[in-house]
Amino acid sequence: MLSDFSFTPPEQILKGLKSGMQTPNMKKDPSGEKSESSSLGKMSGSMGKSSPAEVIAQKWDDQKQMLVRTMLRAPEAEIDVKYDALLANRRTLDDREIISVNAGESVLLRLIAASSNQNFYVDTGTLEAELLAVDGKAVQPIKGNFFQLGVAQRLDLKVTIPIEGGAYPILAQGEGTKLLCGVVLVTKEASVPQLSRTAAVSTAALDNTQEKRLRALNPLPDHPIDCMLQAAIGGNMATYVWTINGAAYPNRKSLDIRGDERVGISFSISTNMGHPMHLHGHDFEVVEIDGEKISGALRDTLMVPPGSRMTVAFDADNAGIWPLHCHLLYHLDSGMFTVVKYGGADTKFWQPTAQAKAFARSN
Ligand SMILES: [Cu+2]
Repeated sequence: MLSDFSFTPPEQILKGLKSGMQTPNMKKDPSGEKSESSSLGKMSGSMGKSSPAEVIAQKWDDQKQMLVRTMLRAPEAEIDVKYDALLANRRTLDDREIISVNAGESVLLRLIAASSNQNFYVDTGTLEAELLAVDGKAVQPIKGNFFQLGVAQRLDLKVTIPIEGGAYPILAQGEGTKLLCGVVLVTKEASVPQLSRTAAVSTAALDNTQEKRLRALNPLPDHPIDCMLQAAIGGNMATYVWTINGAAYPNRKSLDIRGDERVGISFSISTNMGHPMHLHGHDFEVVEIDGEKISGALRDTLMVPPGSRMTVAFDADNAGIWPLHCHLLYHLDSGMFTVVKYGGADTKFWQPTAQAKAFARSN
């Protein structure tokens, strides 16, 4: 279980974000002028983007037919919260969990991004892994030793411990940071190496390299989309308000469907930051990425990278009012939340014009 940790309380982080103080990658314009143009009404490229440098990214290796790590000259990923540490099973790499394994056996690792606001790259190092499922749904197995994992997503990786045994770190590096966390798989009598909590270089933004390759093992039955919905992802960094179709919670516009139909949701994005979009109550299939039709992964959280257009489809067979939101919790808390609403759903608790209430803290 991967998570992010800060010594700063979340209320204070959010306050900082809303007052524009907390943009960690923000480079001050040497002229002293604010380079952010307020006329854009969306996050500007000049705001947080660092100048291109060597960063870690993921690529598909055609020769080896697997997902691998690569180095790129690209801007470091834009992130809005900088954490003090990343944790795997609640521990830093100084106190990493040692998992005993046997030489020659295969091990299934389920990685869960249980972080508040931090996306990850997962590095299995010298162990070649087979990606068997995303978000708990089987995909056609795909090989790799470097994977992408957005907040709330899950990856099932099968690795085989070499017959000679040894110590095998499974590491995760945060998107847009040098911070690392991980566990070590260790066979009897193997010595566990010291591991640094930081990598030498940062990482690029998550992209569609992996998602484009994924194919559901059990795709949705063939059926055209009956009802296509649009979800335009937007945000304003100056006010730190994040929107879906221009609306911010609680004044959200619901995405209305009839029910008993194949529903598509087309995501477009006008921010420089990617967003892991999570739908409750359904698994959807990724059916189109940047104009390319695919029979992609079945999942419940879709990472929508900057500049991309992605369409998912699902069968509306679970009547109700279901949240659709960004799983970066500071975005969720700052408006990036709407619902998919079935016709005839019980709207007793549906108050789209109500004002947000502060939740009383019981702890
Ligand atoms: Cu978001």
